[in-house]
Amino acid sequence: MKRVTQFKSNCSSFDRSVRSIPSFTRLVGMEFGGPVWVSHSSQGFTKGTIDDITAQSIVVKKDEDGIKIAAPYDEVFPIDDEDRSVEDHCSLISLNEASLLNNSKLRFEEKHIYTYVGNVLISINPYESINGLYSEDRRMEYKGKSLGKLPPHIYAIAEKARLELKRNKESQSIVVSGESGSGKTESQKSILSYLCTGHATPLQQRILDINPILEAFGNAKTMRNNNSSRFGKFVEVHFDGENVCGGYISHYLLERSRVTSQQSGERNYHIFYQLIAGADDQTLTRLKLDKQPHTFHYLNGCPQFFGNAPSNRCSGETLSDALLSDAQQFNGVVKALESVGLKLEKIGQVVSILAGILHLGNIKFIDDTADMKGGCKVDPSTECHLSHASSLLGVESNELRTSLVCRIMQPTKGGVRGTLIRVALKPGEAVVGRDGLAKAIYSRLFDWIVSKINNSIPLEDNKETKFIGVLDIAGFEFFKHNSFEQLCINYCNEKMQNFFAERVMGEEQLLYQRESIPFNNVQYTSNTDAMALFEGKGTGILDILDEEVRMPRPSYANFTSSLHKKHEKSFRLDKPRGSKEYRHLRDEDGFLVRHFAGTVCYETKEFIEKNKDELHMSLEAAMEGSSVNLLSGLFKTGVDGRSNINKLRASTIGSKFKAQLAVLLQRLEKTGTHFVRCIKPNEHMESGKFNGGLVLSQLRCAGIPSLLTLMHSAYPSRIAFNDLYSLYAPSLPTKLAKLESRLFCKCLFRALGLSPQDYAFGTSKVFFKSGKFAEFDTIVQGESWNISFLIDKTSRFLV
Ligand code: AOV
Ligand code: MG
Repeated sequence: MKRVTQFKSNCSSFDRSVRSIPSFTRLVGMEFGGPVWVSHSSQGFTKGTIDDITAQSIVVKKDEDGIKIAAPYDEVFPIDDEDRSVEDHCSLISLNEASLLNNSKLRFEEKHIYTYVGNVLISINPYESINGLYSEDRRMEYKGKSLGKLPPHIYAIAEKARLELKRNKESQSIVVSGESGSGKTESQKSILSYLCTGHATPLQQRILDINPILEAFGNAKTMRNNNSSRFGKFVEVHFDGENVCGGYISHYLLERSRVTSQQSGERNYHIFYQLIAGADDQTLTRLKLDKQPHTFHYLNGCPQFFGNAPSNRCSGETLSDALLSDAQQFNGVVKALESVGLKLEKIGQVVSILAGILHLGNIKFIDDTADMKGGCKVDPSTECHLSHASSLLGVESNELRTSLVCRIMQPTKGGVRGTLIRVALKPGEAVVGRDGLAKAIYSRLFDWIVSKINNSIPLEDNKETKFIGVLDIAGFEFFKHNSFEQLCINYCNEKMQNFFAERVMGEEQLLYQRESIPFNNVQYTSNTDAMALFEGKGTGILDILDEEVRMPRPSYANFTSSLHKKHEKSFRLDKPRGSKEYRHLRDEDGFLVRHFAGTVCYETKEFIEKNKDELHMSLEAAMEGSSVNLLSGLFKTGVDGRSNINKLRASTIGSKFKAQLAVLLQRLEKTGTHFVRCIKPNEHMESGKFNGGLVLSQLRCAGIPSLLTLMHSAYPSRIAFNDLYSLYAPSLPTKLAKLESRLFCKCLFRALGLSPQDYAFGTSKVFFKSGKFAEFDTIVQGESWNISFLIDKTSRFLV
């Protein structure tokens, strides 16, 4: 048969391709008529046979329909051992996207949701509970075992962190990432429960108790996940030796827009529905709530609420969810709040504020015909809501009214502040102010709750104590329309990707050191230029945006134009027309960013307002004067111990987020890091469904193929001497099989005359250069008839 070796030289052209796994050798072994994987739009890859090979492409006849397609070289891969799954993708015979995907699928079908790529754990959401997977017995099994001894598991990663904390006396972190609904939060919960159960002390129990609170206030039902976290968190468990002695939660960027509006089919934060479904009648009467969430504008998802009859989608059908028992959960949340030390009276204030927000949202504004300046007034039909909101928020109803319908301004002339003037607002402007107030109250309440949780856990953060921190951030996202929220999320992901690449390489090189393998430093694709695009001093997106916000009359178009000007020749940033889909946008309406995980077009229309985080002065003052002391506290400035928060608050959302991330990264850099990459098997939250195309695109976004590319220049395939022995000894002459496993391997390699550049012997494993394990395997399998002869010839090695 004609082998494909002569095409080796054509392959160098796709070495530059980011996602391909450049390897001359991977084509070796593919034969005309031989089975291959070829790229497929919905399945990721499908099986076929090689029909022809041209200088540009490989013609493959697909098994599924017999149709022949010409595929580029980097989209065709040899099939080896397609029915045998492996626990570590690195031990696949051929390392490429197709075998990676096939192995993921096999594992998923066997209900093995966890697989490694080296030390990185990949977890595929099963959308069903798997018998015994998180049982107490299972937990015990992993105690004290180093990674790789037992089947891949989230517990193995948690245990690895624990063992390394103990061994290296160094704090550890576990970074969990993945798309919305891929299982990050569940992974975080499993890790925390692994670290905190057993002979759980009251403190450990308290750490576990905080999750229901965070989920009630920070999670919501979205189209992608019924329990989607709308904020990022880094949860630290502090250890004094082996014992848990404290903890700390840092949180990032709660999605504020959800408080006042949601997309069709989505909900506001769980806590609102839990309150309405679960509070007793007496409380509901006090809060002026009835059991009908759809009567509240902020809960029914109607885009506008100016007295129009509610449309169908406002009928409340998405408001309760069969999977979520709001009523039951409310009691759990109240108990958890008590357990973090909130007195019933404070909890009463929390629910007053929540109900106040709901009534606030129902206040409508109409034109005030008596006002010559085109101002507005509260619609008389919603006076009751103004009055309920005022009393629940502890503000005089007339004060709330005036601060909603007009704005106090202090004009400056020539640097001198003038007298305060009152500017009447149009109905639409009053709605913006009202929603701004609701968002400000809710997000500050959330901050306060997290700070109360933190106060309830001792913070033993000194030199002696070490921690294991688990990071659960929102995954890379892009929609048809992307705004400031996506920019922040994707910036954060870009930063974590940067950290991931540096760290994983570092870890890899450490392993070679441990195994005493000589190894030259490896080059790998870096996204440092993307970091500069976001964070560059004066030139980065965030700074340019802040600069515009500080202008007397900021405009999004100005911002976008100066961004384009500053980055005219950048590879990372482009005008919207750089992408076919966004040709309709003008240059000043948006920009494209070429992220590591794909190109996203950001529309900048609302960037200025979203970055500003500003309330009308009068609303701010009204809240500061609230008789509900919890609420006034949220708006007071200069109170002891809060100065830091206030300093951050004074800045923009973007710069605050950047500062928070810098602190987080500093913290992560000082730790030993472990990575969990979560994958979502399908878009419908269904168990047992594996959508190959979707999984492949996530594996790519998670940088897994580039991790394999990275591994390519290293020794990505590795196999323990014992495993190699049991794989091949049975088919080899007994003379060889008698040997101890390390010697067996050495002799076999010498006998086969393998080039020493292609492999390295460590202390427990043999390491192969990319593709070399596959070659080795082919030779052993294909030429075993010859091996006896070779062994005889080289029998002096056997002595
Ligand atoms: P996410 O945290 O990654 O999304 P979750 O951890 O909330 O995703 O997982 C979504 C849902 O998938 C959960 O509510 C479970 O029903 C199911 N699930 C996840 N992991 C497992 C598992 N190991 N076993 C069984 N079911 C699981 V987001 O927060 O939306 O980005 O913002
Ligand atoms: Mg989550």
